[in-house]
Amino acid sequence: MNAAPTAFRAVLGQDELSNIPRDLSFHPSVNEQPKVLTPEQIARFNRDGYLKPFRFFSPEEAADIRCYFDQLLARYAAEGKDSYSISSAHLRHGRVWDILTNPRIVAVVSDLLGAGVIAWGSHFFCKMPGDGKAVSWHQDASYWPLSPSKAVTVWLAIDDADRGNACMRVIPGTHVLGHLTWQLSEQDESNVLNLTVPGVEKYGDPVYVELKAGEASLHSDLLLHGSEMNTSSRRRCGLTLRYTASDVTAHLGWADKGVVVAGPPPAHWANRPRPTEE
Ligand SMILES: O=C(O)CCC(=O)C(=O)O
Repeated sequence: MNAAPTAFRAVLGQDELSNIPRDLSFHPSVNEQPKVLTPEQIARFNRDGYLKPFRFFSPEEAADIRCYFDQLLARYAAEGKDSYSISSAHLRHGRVWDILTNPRIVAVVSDLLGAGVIAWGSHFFCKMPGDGKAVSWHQDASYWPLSPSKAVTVWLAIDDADRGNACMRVIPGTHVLGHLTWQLSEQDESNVLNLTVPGVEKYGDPVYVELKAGEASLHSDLLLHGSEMNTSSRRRCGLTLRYTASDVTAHLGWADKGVVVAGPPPAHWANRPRPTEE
């Protein structure tokens, strides 16, 4: 496979991130005339920090996407890469670019983020049966050189995801608490990422985001979320699709990943074409 032409690094050090002036406060969605969401859904997103479920792909389309992913994963595995390594996939794989720019998804995201939207991230979180990996409690914004904090993730279920195979879990309402104190993960956490927000029990009970393949949830970049280890015999793969309002500034070269999916192209962001490789 060809390497995608990029000028950014996917995983940044926290020292670098802490040197960037970032506004990491929640910016509620204000939309008097949503096109596809109801005003109640927008109010719920502002209150809870997430929405679910959205059926973006029919069961037949979802089966086709799963078949594509099976083959993609086999190609990466043949290169010695693991099931979490397929990141910024829209820069390399046309099929992923198609999902990221899907008009049904973009319409929902645009109702929340506004008329100008940049799609910039696509990362498969594929928990193989019994792989011993968890995603510790975190806020996405901790990892990203973006300001202000106006980003949403669409978590698209490639496989059915439920509590049994370690679906994502969230703590509703935590997106309004600002940037929470984190610590670097301990080795024994087996964290797919590298930060942990400790002591989250005080923020409330987790909600398990169960989804069928082809359905998606959507969460704010400030919402506390994570997932447990997959101790089942079933794979649990989700494709995270990341979007930000086009008035957001990206530092450290991350604007290079952008695809303009709604509104006029802002000067600051790239507008990456569909890759030819599937
Ligand atoms: O798929 C998971 O378990 C976690 C995904 C996640 O952390 C994210 O969407 O940022």
